[in-house]
Amino acid sequence: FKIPRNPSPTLRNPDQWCRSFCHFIGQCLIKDFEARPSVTHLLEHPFIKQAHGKDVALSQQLATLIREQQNVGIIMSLASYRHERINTRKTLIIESCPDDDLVNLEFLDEETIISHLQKRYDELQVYTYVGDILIALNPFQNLSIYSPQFSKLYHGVKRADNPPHIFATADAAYQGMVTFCKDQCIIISGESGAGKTESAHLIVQHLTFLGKANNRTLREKILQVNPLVEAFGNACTAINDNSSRFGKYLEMKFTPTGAVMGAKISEYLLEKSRVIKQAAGEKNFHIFYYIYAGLYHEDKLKNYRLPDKTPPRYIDSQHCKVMQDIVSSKLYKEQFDAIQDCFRIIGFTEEEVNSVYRILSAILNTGNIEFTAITSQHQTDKSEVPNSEALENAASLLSIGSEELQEALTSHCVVTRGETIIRTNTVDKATDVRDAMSKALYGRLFSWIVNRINSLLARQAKGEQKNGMNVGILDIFGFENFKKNSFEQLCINIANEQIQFYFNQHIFALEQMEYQSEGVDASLVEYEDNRPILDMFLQKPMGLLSLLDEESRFPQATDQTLVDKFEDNLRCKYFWIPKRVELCFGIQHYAGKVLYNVNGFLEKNRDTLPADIVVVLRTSENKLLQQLFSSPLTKTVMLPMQSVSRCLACFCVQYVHFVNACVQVDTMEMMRHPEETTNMRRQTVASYFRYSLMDLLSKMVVGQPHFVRCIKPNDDRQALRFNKDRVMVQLRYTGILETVNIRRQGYSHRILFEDFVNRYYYLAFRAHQMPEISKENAVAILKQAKLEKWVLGKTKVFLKYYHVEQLNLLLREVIARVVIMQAYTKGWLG
Ligand code: AD9
Ligand code: MG
Repeated sequence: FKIPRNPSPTLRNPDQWCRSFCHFIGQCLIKDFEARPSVTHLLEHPFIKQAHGKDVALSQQLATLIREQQNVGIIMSLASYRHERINTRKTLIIESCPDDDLVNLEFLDEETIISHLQKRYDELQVYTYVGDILIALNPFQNLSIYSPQFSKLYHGVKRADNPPHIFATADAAYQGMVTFCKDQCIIISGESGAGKTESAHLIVQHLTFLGKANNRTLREKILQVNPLVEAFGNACTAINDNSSRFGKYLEMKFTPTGAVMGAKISEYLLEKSRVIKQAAGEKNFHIFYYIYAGLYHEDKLKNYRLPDKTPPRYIDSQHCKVMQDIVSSKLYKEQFDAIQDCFRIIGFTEEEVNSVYRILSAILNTGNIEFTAITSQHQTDKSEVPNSEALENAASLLSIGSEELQEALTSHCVVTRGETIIRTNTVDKATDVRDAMSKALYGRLFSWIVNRINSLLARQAKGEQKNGMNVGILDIFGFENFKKNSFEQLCINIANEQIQFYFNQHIFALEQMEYQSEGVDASLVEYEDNRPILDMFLQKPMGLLSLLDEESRFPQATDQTLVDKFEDNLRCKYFWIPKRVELCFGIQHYAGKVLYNVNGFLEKNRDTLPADIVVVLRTSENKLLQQLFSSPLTKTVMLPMQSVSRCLACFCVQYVHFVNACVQVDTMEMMRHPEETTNMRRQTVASYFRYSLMDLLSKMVVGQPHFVRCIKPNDDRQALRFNKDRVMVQLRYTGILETVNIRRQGYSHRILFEDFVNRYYYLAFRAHQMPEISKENAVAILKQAKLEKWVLGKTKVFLKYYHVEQLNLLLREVIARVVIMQAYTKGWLG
């Protein structure tokens, strides 16, 4: 190989150089090690013990070896980290086999696939590939396959070298980012309890391992992000003890050389209603129980004015001796300690943490405020607080006046014709205002914590390159179908519907459209398109969410008028009104039929927080509280719509149309929290939700997607129990069978000739001679790389999912060789 006269910036970068070099060395080491066991004695050589890298003495020794052409020596010396890897591999004795990928199965019917997955599950092989997609069956038990040894094992190797693993998916995303300097996005889907959140943790764990930050504290901080936000955003439901009640998109930021430099998290649609009420058998957000147990053990319940005999109403859903369960729970206490550590490691000040606890305790006290009616001659709709203890506790914890708080709860101002009139609240109204305040406090506190984490983790990036890249990890609340489903389930299921649509677009629609436009002969695969269902929800002005918004604007609207409106306007086979069940409607989702009870839909959608409450909370002396209510919280930075459309345009025109249809919303309006009520045009949860979905989509489409499909093998959360029917249903609705088909027959990577030649010309041409961009040169590269089964379209090379990995490995080896020579001639090594 000739050395380029003008090395590319990445090759001039010593860090990148070192990385590529080591990678190359690692590759060679494996080959040599297997071929010539005698080289093991080289591992004993003193300089091998030194770290790979920029050590001067080491470099000089290397230089000598290069001059003497002792290639194995060079390789070994720089591969001490690989040495470890090989030992790990030996002791673990895991072998991959063709069974690892459903695409390799001879027969492709449902029965074969399911038996195959079952056989693997019985052997605790919970991961299986479908081409480049990972299927993850929930093991419901701790497996010993996530240690740092495993992270090493899956680092930068060919996928087929090891059994399928969530680390391999994380690794593919990381390698994709480093190799192509392109953002990546890992989309984890599956129903509630299928294992999305656990998978997301494991991905973050592996990515922090790969992006070895020089700064150890940064790594530790990033690892604390998930546990912290999940303490506030997860809760025990009927399906999952640690169910995510919000959507989370975590972006890990890396320098161009692949070192982790920060993280940013976006949260979507927290289920705030859980703060005030939980369904039977369910619980409030974890954090309430953690602080109760923690403060009890530290004997600080009094400091936070929390009762120690009977638990506050908001966390006493069972109405039994829960208090003892809570305070004596070892688990809650340990979690409290862990959360304290998270706050400290991420960098929250003691004052901030104290304010957070005060607000949480205030919420619990607020829930205990009760109202009774005052009936006098003149007024019948007045309420008062008979026992002021809870009220005073709440006011004191919020650092506001208790009288002002009582007034804001039991009355409200109305402005008519320039005159302000004070009206009293009935008991029911006062109770609603109280609960609205609790929800607003919690929702804003949650957003504040997320924003604070973002600013603490962003600070790490100072001094580093600004133009980094990122890997995003999407973990949303999974599809839910309870005995009773409400507005929250509707939002959750629409979000899942959207993710399924994105998956379909990527895996089927775009791929097939491209075959046709490029004149490539590939058989078309039929799949279940859920677009009509999404349209039914999101279309304007006649979609379900728009109708809900319209009805929410009428003060006289009732649950019945809402159902009537749906019935009159939604003409779609996916929607029906069941007979003999009142105030219900049914939806045929991609993942199954769900009956929704509209009780409370309008109120939940309006999510109003009276201005009187905002005014009184703004008078607080607590700095954090002032911040929460001083201005509308900006949740996520708006992406200019143009740029969304632009990145979508790369996808397909059809997609853009769809997205635009969803986003005919006033984007500025969307910046505001739904409950902000100062404006005439109030924003509803539904419209905010629509915007959130759009925002999420806009983040996802800019990255190269990687899919993880989590599957729940049984509903009893039992290890080693494989319920064939349950798995079959999930495989069907996620379109796994079709995915296997399209991955087997199709070409999942389609690269323009120009991009292909630019990216891979090293494989067939000399490094310094940039060949002409042409179909012929693309073919020359493909032939040189000895790939098979590719085809050519009019403007693109069509590759099988495994080709790209093969090309990248070849490319990395070649670049590393060029780099070594470059380094040598430039005297960097001696
Ligand atoms: V929900 O939509 O947020 O309600 P998830 O996120 O899909 O749901 P989660 O990751 O919370 O499910 O997994 C549910 C439970 O399954 C966990 O609490 C673990 O007990 C169990 N689980 C999931 N994945 C693994 C795993 N890889 N190893 C061990 C696992 N246990
Ligand atoms: Mg989850």
